[in-house]
Amino acid sequence: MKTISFPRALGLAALLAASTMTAHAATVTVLDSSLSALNGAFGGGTAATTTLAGPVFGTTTTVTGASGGANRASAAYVADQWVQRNVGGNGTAGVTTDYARSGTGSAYFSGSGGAGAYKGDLEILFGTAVAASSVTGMGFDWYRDSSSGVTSADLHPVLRLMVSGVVNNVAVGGYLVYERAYNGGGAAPLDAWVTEGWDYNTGNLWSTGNLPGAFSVFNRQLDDWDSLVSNLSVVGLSIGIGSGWNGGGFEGAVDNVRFETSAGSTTWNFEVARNTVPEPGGLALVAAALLAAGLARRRIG
Ligand SMILES: [Ca+2]
Repeated sequence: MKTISFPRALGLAALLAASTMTAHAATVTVLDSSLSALNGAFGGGTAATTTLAGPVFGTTTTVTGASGGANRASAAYVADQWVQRNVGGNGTAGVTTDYARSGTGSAYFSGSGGAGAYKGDLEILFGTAVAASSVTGMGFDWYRDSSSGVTSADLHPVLRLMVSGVVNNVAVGGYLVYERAYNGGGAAPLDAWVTEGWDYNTGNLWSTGNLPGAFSVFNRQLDDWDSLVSNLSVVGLSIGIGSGWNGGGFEGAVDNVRFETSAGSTTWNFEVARNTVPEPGGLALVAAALLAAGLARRRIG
């Protein structure tokens, strides 16, 4: 498998030119069984990846122990696959049937602990980076469970664009983050799925890393970032919770991550490979049906 790292993707500027591509709309099912097995020590944190056997099905990775950046567990990026990243401080990330959406599953996130402690993300690094100027839309569905104790009413799982480019001949990169709080939203609805969507010149995105105005400017849309950063490329997508949050715990989910370019759109639907337990009664019925089919065939023969 081709493994690449986010920093190495800096400078990748393979452009998807609209004139040479046929527009398409694809829905990609992301199964829990495709997540990485993330186990063992990461700094002072210990990761455990578990496949759930019911009544909730799915695969989750939880990190216990010390919190903070150096203690977070990340799987290696695999091009064009969602993997667990930055899980730490009693944070959990995975794909489960806790919150059914577009099927029986969704990406699951939870955390507990004090301010700045827990975190958990799922990320996809594109095999081919996309010119920011070709992006025509993006969005996701998210869910905040009312059991979440996090003290800010506006917090919810976020969608981030992983980007790279050049400013004053220096390579820059980081995340462009969509949060309802900076887009006219008030308190996050509870126990309900919320669908968010924006495009190239709508939707305020704040930034991390060494992008201009990182962590301090909250009113720039993607077109503004594109004019500030040369060769701005989207190298991947990230969804998750925590980090700068103010503690108090969170539980919720994400599904239907959508990314559109002038060449077409992709929607990632998170689902669970195994989501039912075969019942003995059901097995007996299947056996009876097979037996009947066998008898029928014998009569015909
Ligand atoms: Ca789903």
